[in-house]
Amino acid sequence: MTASPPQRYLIALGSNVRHARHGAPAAVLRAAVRALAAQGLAVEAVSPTIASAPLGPSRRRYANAAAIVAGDLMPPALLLLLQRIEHDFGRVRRGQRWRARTLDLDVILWSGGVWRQAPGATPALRVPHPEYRKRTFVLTPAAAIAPGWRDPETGLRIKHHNARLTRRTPRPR
Ligand code: A4P
Ligand code: MG
Repeated sequence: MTASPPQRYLIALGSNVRHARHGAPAAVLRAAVRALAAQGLAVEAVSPTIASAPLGPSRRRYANAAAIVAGDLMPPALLLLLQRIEHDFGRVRRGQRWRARTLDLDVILWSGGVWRQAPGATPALRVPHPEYRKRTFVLTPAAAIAPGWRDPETGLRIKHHNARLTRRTPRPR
């Protein structure tokens, strides 16, 4: 009998810059999913890709998606692996926050619940991701693949956070 990998993660993927080889942002996300698998993670689900208006100073629209991955890595090791993949996709980590990027990979939820790094430890990491509950570009794809995943800090499931946020969004006139 094979034991299933002990750690499962909900990952958010974002891109708003073309990649020289992979092409447009949606194709960058598909390539990123292949890179996750090539790094030994079991990719259990991938959401449809959505196009979203940028939050923050960048003017380019984003492609966003979510994936569920599983493996043996604990959260800090997983984040280092995600950052290595971001780097391989040409992301340069300097200067202004929220600048346009080829690839952004965030850890949203972890099967083990809450992760808080000791102050000053690197990489800085907080799970659940502190901002995800306010972001339709995270919750819409996440709700497509993990509607029942419960947030350990709020006790609400992804589908509930998604419904709350969508309800609050004013209708365009
Ligand atoms: N960090 C702490 N917790 C986490 C976590 N759970 N997952 C630390 C990932 N990283 C985490 O991230 C900054 C630091 O957060 C890292 O050093 C890591 O140790 P970063 O990716 O280097 O910088 P960033 O992405 O520029 O900043 P930040 O705050 O992570 O931005 P976000 O939250 O990733 O937002 N608009 C649309 N439509 N779609 C998007 O995908 N993305 C962003 C970036 C802005 N606007 C967007 C989108
Ligand atoms: Mg990020």
